[in-house]
Amino acid sequence: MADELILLDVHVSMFGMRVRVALAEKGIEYEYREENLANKSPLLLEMNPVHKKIPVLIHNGKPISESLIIVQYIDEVWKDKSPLLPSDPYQRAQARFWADFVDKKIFDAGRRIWTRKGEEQEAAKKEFIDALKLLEGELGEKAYFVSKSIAKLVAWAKRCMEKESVSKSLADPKKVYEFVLMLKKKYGFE
Ligand SMILES: N[C@@H](CCC(=O)N[C@@H](CS)C(=O)NCC(=O)O)C(=O)O
Repeated sequence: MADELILLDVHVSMFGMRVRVALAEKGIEYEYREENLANKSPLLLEMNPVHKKIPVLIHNGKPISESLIIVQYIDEVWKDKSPLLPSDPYQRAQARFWADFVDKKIFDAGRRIWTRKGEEQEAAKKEFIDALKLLEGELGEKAYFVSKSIAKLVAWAKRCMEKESVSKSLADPKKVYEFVLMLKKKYGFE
């Protein structure tokens, strides 16, 4: 019997995009279900009762939550397709470290840029840029984070966008921007 895969997601979510890229890289078919976070579906609340957040991948009825855990799960279950993480344990640890860094530093500072004002906002902008610089330093002259030839962060992003698995999975930046504007209005951050 074929696997049943359902992804509960929100199109503009960077956590969701991460999972969509992983599924596309592996060439895995799945059913996409867009959630409305202002009115979460009973299925989302049932499948992720702890955090009540997207993305959730439901594999043959069993839920997996937290985007980085989902990506790892996908890599482990569909082992025969091209690997997402390096096979060397140290390299794997490094890949996970930088993914965690993106969540802890870049996402957090990015969020504070549009939810704070004045000094706090300026500090968040600085943190955001510093975090990007650190990431760029890690990328160095490599094409991707875990490989060898040349690039810098913007070139890396462009190279990623040349991959169909990425370009087709990422939300239009304008849609993300409009979504953030909507949130700013809703939560009074204007
Ligand atoms: N650490 C989680 C973060 C997921 C997350 O923050 N999801 C947001 C949308 S981008 C969400 O569902 N928020 C709903 C809420 O907080 O009620 C992951 O990596 O999957």
